[in-house]
Amino acid sequence: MVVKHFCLQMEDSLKEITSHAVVSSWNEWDPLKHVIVGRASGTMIQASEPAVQNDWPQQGFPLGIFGPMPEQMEAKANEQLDNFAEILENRGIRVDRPVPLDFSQAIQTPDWNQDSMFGCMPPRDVLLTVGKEMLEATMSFRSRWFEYLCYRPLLEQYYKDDPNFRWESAPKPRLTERTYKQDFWQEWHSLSEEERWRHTENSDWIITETEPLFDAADVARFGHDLFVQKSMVTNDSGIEWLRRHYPGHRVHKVSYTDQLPWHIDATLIPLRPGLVLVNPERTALQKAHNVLFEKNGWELVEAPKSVRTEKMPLCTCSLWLNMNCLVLDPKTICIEAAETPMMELLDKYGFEVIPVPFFEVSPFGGGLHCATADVYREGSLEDYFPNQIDGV
Ligand code: DAV
Repeated sequence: MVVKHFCLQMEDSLKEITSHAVVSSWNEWDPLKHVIVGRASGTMIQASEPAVQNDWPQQGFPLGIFGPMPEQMEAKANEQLDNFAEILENRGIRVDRPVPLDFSQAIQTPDWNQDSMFGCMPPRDVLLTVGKEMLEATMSFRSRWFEYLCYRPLLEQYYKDDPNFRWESAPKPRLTERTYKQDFWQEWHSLSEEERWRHTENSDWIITETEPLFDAADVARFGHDLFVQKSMVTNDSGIEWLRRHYPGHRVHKVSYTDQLPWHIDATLIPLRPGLVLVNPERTALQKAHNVLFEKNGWELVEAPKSVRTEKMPLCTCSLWLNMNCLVLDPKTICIEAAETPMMELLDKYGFEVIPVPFFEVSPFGGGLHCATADVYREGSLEDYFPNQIDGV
């Protein structure tokens, strides 16, 4: 009896030694040890759908035409992604890669058909890591409905290897006609600048409040505090869903004043405790948010403009991707290799800056932050905003 008890105890401690935590990450800056880096392979200019109307006649993709991204562009993007993965590995960070699907295939649910999918370059859009949990976001484009499948081989493995990994998936949305405002694009194109800004001030974009919707890239993680942006792909209902899903966290809603906003990670970027990079052209933070940051000793530093004046062809992101950086630890940060003003700014703040060529990746869905999803960062859940204020 005593021997049996002893053996069981031994087994338990052995389990603890051999099964280490694979998944854990509470913020955007703690030392990164394990990360997913996306792939450009197979990415499509997706077929039109209620939320997406690609129209690039000059590049051979006028409205209604869809198809694979040009081969040359895909090869260059993959080269930069592989190089980025290598840079991370050389720093001792474990890198996993997704398994692309055949994104050119048509898909359907009982509610709709969609003639193509999109790709799997930006894992940040799909996967939200908070502590020991990875959450698959709802997404809000039909073309991205099945994108989570690219990450399933990885998540299945983490689930086997880490007994404390919490694998979650947000409710899959229906994405019926009711999810989208009818005739949104037609109306948008007919609006004056002034009217567009009015829509923007009211956060009046394409998705309705029929069901909770969010992309993971609309969330910025600051330990106990999560800042979530209402956008073209994230609605109030989605923000409310996140609030109920993380009862131990404080979820702050922000909305930036840009015409068709899309993800928070070129707008509000936490760099380390007490320092956050903000976009000077997008006032995501309302007065009350500013007070919250100030009262808790945070410095808001404005990002310089990109050195680029023109985006890559077929790129849906803005030039503010120069802000879309990956923090490796509170002293080390990856920045797009051409973005000298940004590098100089961070150098002034005492960071070691790692230049990473990444511009060719931008048409595939973003920059260095978009192209990654945290699996493991050292550190624990901390409160960086102990002085809360009302109204945010
Ligand atoms: O400014 O276009 C792009 C971020 C994509 N995750 C922007 C935001």
